Parts: sequence; structure tokens; C-alpha cells
Amino acid sequence: MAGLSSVVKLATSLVCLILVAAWTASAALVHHKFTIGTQNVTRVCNTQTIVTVNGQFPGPTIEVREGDNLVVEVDNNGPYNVTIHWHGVKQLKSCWADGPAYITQCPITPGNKFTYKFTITGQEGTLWWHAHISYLRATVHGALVIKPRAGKAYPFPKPDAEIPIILGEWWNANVEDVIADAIKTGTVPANSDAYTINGQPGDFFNCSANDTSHISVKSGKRYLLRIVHAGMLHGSFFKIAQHKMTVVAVDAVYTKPYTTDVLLIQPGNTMDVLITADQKLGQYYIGTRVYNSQPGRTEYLNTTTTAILEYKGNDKTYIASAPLLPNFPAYDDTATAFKFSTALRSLRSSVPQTVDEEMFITEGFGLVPCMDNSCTDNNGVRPVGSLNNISFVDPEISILQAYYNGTNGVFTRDFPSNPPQAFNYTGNVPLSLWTPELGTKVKVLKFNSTVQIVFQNTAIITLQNHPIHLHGHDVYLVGQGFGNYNSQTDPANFNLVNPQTLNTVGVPTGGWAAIRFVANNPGVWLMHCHFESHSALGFAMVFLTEDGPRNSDKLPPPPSDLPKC
Ligand SMILES: *[C@@H]1O[C@H](CO)[C@@H](O)[C@H](O)[C@H]1NC(C)=O
Ligand SMILES: *[C@@H]1O[C@H](CO)[C@@H](O)[C@H](O)[C@H]1NC(C)=O
Ligand SMILES: *[C@@H]1O[C@H](CO)[C@@H](O)[C@H](O)[C@H]1NC(C)=O
Ligand SMILES: *[C@@H]1O[C@H](CO)[C@@H](O)[C@H](O)[C@H]1NC(C)=O
Ligand SMILES: *[C@@H]1O[C@H](CO)[C@@H](O)[C@H](O)[C@H]1NC(C)=O
Ligand SMILES: *[C@@H]1O[C@H](CO)[C@@H](O)[C@H](O)[C@H]1NC(C)=O
Ligand SMILES: *[C@@H]1O[C@H](CO)[C@@H](O)[C@H](O)[C@H]1NC(C)=O
Ligand SMILES: *[C@@H]1O[C@H](CO)[C@@H](O)[C@H](O)[C@H]1NC(C)=O
Ligand SMILES: *[C@@H]1O[C@H](CO)[C@@H](O)[C@H](O)[C@H]1NC(C)=O
Ligand SMILES: [Cu+2]
Repeated sequence: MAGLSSVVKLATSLVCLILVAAWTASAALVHHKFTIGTQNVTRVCNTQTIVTVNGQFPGPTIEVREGDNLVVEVDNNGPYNVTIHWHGVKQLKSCWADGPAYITQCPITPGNKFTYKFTITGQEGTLWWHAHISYLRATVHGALVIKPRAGKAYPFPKPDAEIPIILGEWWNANVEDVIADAIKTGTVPANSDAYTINGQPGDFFNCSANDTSHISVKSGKRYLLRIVHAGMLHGSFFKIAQHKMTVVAVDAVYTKPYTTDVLLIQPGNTMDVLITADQKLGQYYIGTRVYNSQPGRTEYLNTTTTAILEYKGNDKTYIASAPLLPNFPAYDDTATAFKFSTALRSLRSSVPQTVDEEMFITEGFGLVPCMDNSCTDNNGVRPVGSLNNISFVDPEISILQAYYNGTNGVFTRDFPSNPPQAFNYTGNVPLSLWTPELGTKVKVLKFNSTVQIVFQNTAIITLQNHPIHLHGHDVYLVGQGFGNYNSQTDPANFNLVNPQTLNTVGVPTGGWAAIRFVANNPGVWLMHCHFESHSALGFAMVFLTEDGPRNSDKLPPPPSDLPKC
């Protein structure tokens, strides 16, 4: 690939122009401009200068129909390097637009811009977008609503209105300092100071009640809540006082309708939920509370985060009384979390029945020696995340660029399909196993191969439920359980008929989860824990899917404005 002549390059851009012109006529071209800047914002009695898109926190909601071509020009007028990831978008043959920094592109440096162009195909529901570099996604995120094509109906009763609900987190600090301090001192990043719903912490956080988000409904009407979990480091139980919820889609894949009074949502997941305003006129809290999956952990924010579901009526006297609070499961109610996560089924499915590539991936933490004296805590070691005993290290130029250009020395192709040794993963792990290797390793996949991965949680440092996100694909969650995975007995219970289909899978704390997917998308795809501090500390790996034999199965050349390192 090296040394493409400028004539070939010109020819390629002409081909690109023709391809753009050939975008299907029925599909719309949806154009957005994202101006990255800073804004002074006050929450919980504390003002911070935060990075925002178009001055909004949370950022703007993008709305498209399935089949549309999306063009988003990102102008970086802020002080930091930025990239934007379109979370859950399959990016078929548009890997260059996926967004993770140093994986598919170099950052957009301050003062520069990059235009993301891609088509949304075969996905309906809610996804989202967020910064994919350092800790910036804490404030740089928003919803991506994908409606069916014109004239096509939802596979559920039509709602009277649709309401985006974005769960987030707030630090009384510059989030870039939070992660930089953690890396410098060899510790885990500081917890946030508040959780938020649509940017507001709600009535139970200091000096926040006046700004609590209000969501108005009319008695008897049906609403579609499009919930995005944009939080950084905690799963959430989600409830609405006295209202049942019917889950109809997760991660922009329709589910069999599932009615419940509590949701468990992990960072990275989106959930479309129908509610009916069928209670008496009044105010009802929409609330979230932490799901604390880490045994024995006490230092987490246990305040209930709220918004208010408010019935609109002629007589508003009911507003004089306080809204009703839902009853939450206990913070560590793993049984409720597991019940919800195993209850969902996809509405339509085509899960691969055979497997070409089988992987068993241990996932969790490790401790590695500090690289220099700046790491002051923890006796000269620092915590890292790891997969199959490898802690991922970001390269200095993007892996996709290096692969496409044939540049050596950026990554190696030896990510292992199995851990180096078997041990009692969820038991008492001997200290001799706690030190992973550092590396920038990818796993190469043949085009169109079917892949099965069993993720096995380890007890190194601590057990925890890790939400694992694969870029560019939906995965079928065929099985999950507690303890050590048993390759003899567990596969018999896999659901190969209608498993839930997701882009982010919460692996049960002290347990395992099995997924399948088809490697039908040439390019370079990051897989990582969607707890931001875990992935920042190396809880990540990369798949490299080779081109297929036909021209239509090959990754097109990079866009001409792709940022350079
Ligand atoms: C690819 O390689 C060519 C020739 O070596 C070089 O000019 C170009 O900058 C490289 N592109 C990227 C994206 O690395
Ligand atoms: C934010 O506040 C700081 C300190 O008061 C001020 O210097 C800065 O200009 C403000 N920034 C914006 C974007 O308003
Ligand atoms: C409210 O502020 C007080 C005093 O600063 C602090 O101790 C308390 O934890 C805060 N409460 C919440 C919910 O943030
Ligand atoms: C909230 O609003 C009330 C009434 O307008 C006002 O008196 C109070 O100071 C406000 N509180 C805060 C923290 O802004
Ligand atoms: C919430 O955490 C505080 C300490 O931060 C603790 O004192 C309190 O008991 C906790 N509340 C609950 C309900 O767990
Ligand atoms: C693994 O560790 C757990 C927890 O300590 C223990 O209950 C279990 O018996 C161990 N399993 C094996 C096979 O040693
Ligand atoms: C990880 O690899 C290191 C050697 O690089 C070894 O010391 C350690 O025991 C391994 N840990 C596991 C869990 O395999
Ligand atoms: C990839 O798989 C799909 C679905 O099974 C099939 O239609 C297609 O022909 C395959 N492509 C190649 C190159 O094998
Ligand atoms: C921003 O990105 C550029 C290009 O990759 C890089 O040279 C620079 O070091 C980055 N800046 C920071 C602060 O990471
Ligand atoms: Cu994690």
C-alpha cells in the first residue's frame, strides 16, 4: 500500500466523490456541525470550565432515519485534542469514521477540523455519540436517535411523544486533570461528585433542586423514553415511581417487549422504554442509583439522582406535594441486576450457529511497576486493566492508518485467543499472577468469520461487573453465569435462537459471558471496558478484520481530511 502516487490518490478522491453522489436517493443527507468549545457550567455549588459541543451539556441530539447518510463536521475550537465516536454505529466499510483516538484516527488538534461521514444501515432505536480520547466523554456526549425509514412503523404501539434521557456524571474538577492525576500518581481516577439525568443531579444533591429536570406528560398518553447511559464508572438501577416500563429496544436492536419496574443500565448501553401516563395527576420521581457490583466497596456516591415526571393538568394543586420516590434495589443487588440482564430477548435474530474462531478472554485488573518516580502511591506499582494478561498501550499513530499504510512497529498481531494459563479465575488468585504484560496487540480475523468469545472475570485486585463494548458490531449474548466458565457444560445452555443483541455487554461480577458475532466489517475495531478509567488503564484490545475477496468487501481509502499525527 505504501507510496500511492498522487495520480492514484486523485483518482481515488474522484471515485469517492462519485460514490458520494451515488448515495441512494431515498435516503437523506443529514448534515450537522459540531463546534467543540468550553463553557462555564455550575452544578452542586461548583463552577467548572467544561468542554462542550455547540455550548450544550449534554450535547445536541442528532436525529436520523435508518438508511440516512450522516455528515458531521467537527471543528475543534477547544483547548484539547478531540475525536468523536458514534457509539454502536456499525460503520460498514467506514471504519475511518469510527473515532477512537489512536485506533482509527489521530486526534483533531485544537484549531483543526475533521468531517465524519457514514451511513446508518440496518439499525433502529437509540445510539449515542461521545468524545473518544482521554476523559473528555464526561462532558462531550449526546443522543443519536435512529427512526425507521419514512412510512415504516415501529414494531410496538406508536408513542405520543419521545423523550431522550441521558445519564451522566459530574466532577467538581477538570476531568482532564482527574485522569492525568491518576496516571501520574499510579492510582485509580477520583470518583465523580454527582450523577446526572439530562445534565442535572436532581433534588437530593446540594443546591441542585432548583434545576432538577422536569419531564411533562399528559394523562393517558404513551411515551418512548430513549435512555442513554453516558456515565463513566458505574452501572445504574433506573426506576420511575409507580410506573411500569416496557423495554422495546436495547443498543438500537428491537427486543421482545419486556415489562418491569426496574432497569439495569450500564455505561455504553442505550434503552428504549415505553411508559404510559396512567397514574393519578401528580409528580413522580424518575430516579437512578448506583449498582455497586464490587464486593466490599464503600466509596461510591450513594445519593439518588432524580428528574421529575410531571403530569400536565388544568388543576396544578397536586404540585404542592412532594413527588413520590421509587423503592430501589440495594446498591449491591446482583440478583436483580442478573435477572434483568438475562430477561431480554431480541425480536429478530440471526445468531451464527457455527463458530470459526473461538476465544476465551480473561478480563479484569492487574498491577504493573511504575515507569518512573512520578508514580508515588502503591509501593511502586500501579493498577491497570487487562485482557488475557495483556494491558493495552495506545500507539502513537492510529492502528488503522498503520495497517492501511503497511507501517511496521505500531502494533503486533499476536493478541492471544486464550489466557497464558488456567487458574481459579474467580477464586483467590496468587500474587504471582497479578502482573500482566504491556502491549499493543491485535487479533486478526478473516473476513466473514464467525467469532465466539467467552469473557471470564478475574478476581485479581477485585471482582466487578465490566461492561465490554465492541466497536463496529452488534454481538449476540448467548450465555452468562457466575463463577468459572465450564466449557463442557455451559455451552449446552447457550441461547442460539433469540439472544439479546448488544454493543456493550455487562459481564456478571465474579462470572462470565459468552458472545458471538460475525466479522463482516473490514477495519480495525477497538474492544474495551466502557468504564472509562478501566479502559484508560489498558482494559482494551483491538480486532483487525481483513478485507474480503470482493471489491465490495474491502475498506475504502481514508478520507482526505483525516487528521495526521
Ligand atoms: C502513508 O505512507 C505514505 C508514504 O510512506 C506517507 O506519505 C503517508 O503520510 C502515510 N499516511 C499515513 C496516514 O500514515
Ligand atoms: C469561565 O470563567 C473563567 C473564570 O471566571 C473566565 O476566565 C472564562 O473566560 C470563562 N469562560 C467562558 C467560556 O465563559
Ligand atoms: C453536600 O455538601 C456537604 C458539605 O459540603 C457534603 O458533606 C455532602 O456530602 C454534600 N451532599 C451531597 C449529596 O453531595
Ligand atoms: C432556589 O430558588 C429559590 C426560590 O426562587 C431561591 O430562594 C433559592 O436561593 C434558590 N436556591 C439556589 C441554590 O439557587
Ligand atoms: C451513603 O454513604 C455515606 C458515606 O459516604 C454513608 O454514611 C451512608 O450511610 C450511606 N448511605 C446508604 C443508604 O448506604
Ligand atoms: C475457586 O475459588 C472459589 C472461591 O475461593 C472456591 O469456592 C472454589 O472452590 C475454587 N474452585 C476450585 C476449582 O478450586
Ligand atoms: C501474566 O504474564 C506474566 C509474565 O509476563 C506472568 O508473570 C503472570 O503470571 C501472568 N499472569 C497470568 C494471569 O497469566
Ligand atoms: C459472507 O457471508 C454472507 C452471509 O453468510 C454471504 O452472503 C457472503 O457471500 C459472504 N461473503 C464472503 C466473501 O464469503
Ligand atoms: C495531540 O495530538 C497530536 C497529534 O497526534 C500530538 O502530537 C499531541 O502530542 C497531542 N497532544 C496531547 C496533549 O496529547
Ligand atoms: Cu471495567
